[in-house]
Amino acid sequence: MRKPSTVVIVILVCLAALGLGTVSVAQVQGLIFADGFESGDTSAWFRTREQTPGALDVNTAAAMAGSTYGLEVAADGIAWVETREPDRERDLKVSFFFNPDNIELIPGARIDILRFYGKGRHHHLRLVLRGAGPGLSRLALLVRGNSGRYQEIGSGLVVAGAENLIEVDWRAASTRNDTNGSAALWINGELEANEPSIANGRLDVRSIRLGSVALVSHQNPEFVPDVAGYFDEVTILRPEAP
Ligand SMILES: [Ca+2]
Repeated sequence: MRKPSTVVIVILVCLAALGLGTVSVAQVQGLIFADGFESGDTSAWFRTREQTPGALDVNTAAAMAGSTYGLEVAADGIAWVETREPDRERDLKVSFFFNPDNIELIPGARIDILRFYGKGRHHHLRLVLRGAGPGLSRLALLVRGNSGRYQEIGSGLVVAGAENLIEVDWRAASTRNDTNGSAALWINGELEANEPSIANGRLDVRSIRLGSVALVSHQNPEFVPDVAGYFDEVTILRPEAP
């Protein structure tokens, strides 16, 4: 497994030799995790889960952003990759490319494609994919505070067959009782959800799962048969203070 820090150092040394070092330092500072799919497997991740063998596959068909390999996830069952690199993080930015391919979810069905977990395996952030008509899906950001129910704070459309850039920013409130926690979602650079006043100061992030993390089909046997979503260029950053 390649350590991002080693990669960063090599890049900086090379750029410094070319006289470009100062340009890239800001862009790589705070890198917590990178997906490692370019190695052709999921070895950069802490663990994986497949309800159906073969549901996770690192291949060239799933590659995006001009790279060589990406992750294909069959979405007719639970299938996810998990990183535990976030170490009780209180400020996180996750970005990745997502192509929902030919997923057409029936009304009422949904797939959680991203979840943040904290202490005791409780989760407190979800990105939820729902159907929105032929070739379109809707991606919604749901968060919860210290002890509350999930609250949907916004959503945007993702296009099937396209490289959709997804960015999620989550910050815990400054103290246990403050209400200045925040969460935001960008899709292809457009701000689709933004909540600047969340009482989430007792939470932190200790692991992240990506893929078909959870799904609800309402027991419909026709639920999303033979579909896949593609994920690539997953990075987790510790953002700079606002
Ligand atoms: Ca890649």
